[in-house]
Amino acid sequence: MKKIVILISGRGSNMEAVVRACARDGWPARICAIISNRPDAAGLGFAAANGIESKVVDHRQFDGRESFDAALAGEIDRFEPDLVVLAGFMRVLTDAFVTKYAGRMLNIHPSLLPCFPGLRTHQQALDAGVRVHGASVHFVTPALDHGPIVAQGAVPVIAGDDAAALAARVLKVEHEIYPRAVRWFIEGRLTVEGERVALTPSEPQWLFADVAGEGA
Ligand code: NHR
Ligand code: GAR
Repeated sequence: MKKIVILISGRGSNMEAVVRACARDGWPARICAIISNRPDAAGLGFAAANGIESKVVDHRQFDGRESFDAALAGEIDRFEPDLVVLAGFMRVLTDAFVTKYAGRMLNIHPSLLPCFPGLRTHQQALDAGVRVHGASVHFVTPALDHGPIVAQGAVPVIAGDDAAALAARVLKVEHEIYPRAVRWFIEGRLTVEGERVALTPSEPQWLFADVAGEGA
């Protein structure tokens, strides 16, 4: 049984998608804990309702990123996880923290990387005028939003979209690709070769949203 710890900051819908897929598809894995840096994260309610241990490490109680990350690592390591999953986790992590979990920490970022790293990605996409947008699952490396890409999901930008409408369309593909990518990791099927992530045996590491009927 592989052990997974999930880090959240808010709603936790990606965490929920991973938890549900793990249970539904009988992964050889267990979600050991949900850890939030925000005490008011809605996702903590889902954890409680589903009997998953949860913990808050409030970044505001620390005087710097190093001490916060050290406390966070302390809580994570109590569970000895094989994999750390960032699911809407909103704090930039120090190099030391990322290096400690190198090769066993994944993130989902709401853009088709390397486009639009950082925050407010949907507004960035609208401002840039791209007609295709999406989400990327990547290994976390010290360079923010630049780690090797495991999977991507693409959605159209539709006339009249605002950031909220686009975010909602992207979120649907996030809920498809993140559980898939986590499962591949659990099954030991991912190998990082430089910037590239190979999946063995191979299957599509991309997904195009089914938007029939959405005016696309
Ligand atoms: N840390 C490292 N070192 N590397 C990555 O690739 C990381 C990371 C930490 C988080 C998620 C990322 C995203 O998917 C992630 C990837 C937060 C910020 C940010 O600027 C940027 C990117 C991501 C997450 N956070 C502000 C900060 O000062 C706080 C913003 C807030 O609290 O709302 O840390 O987008
Ligand atoms: C998701 O869209 C995720 O990709 C994004 O925030 C949302 C979290 O939703 N992540 C980031 O922006 C990381 N900086 P969720 O809490 O419902 O999973």
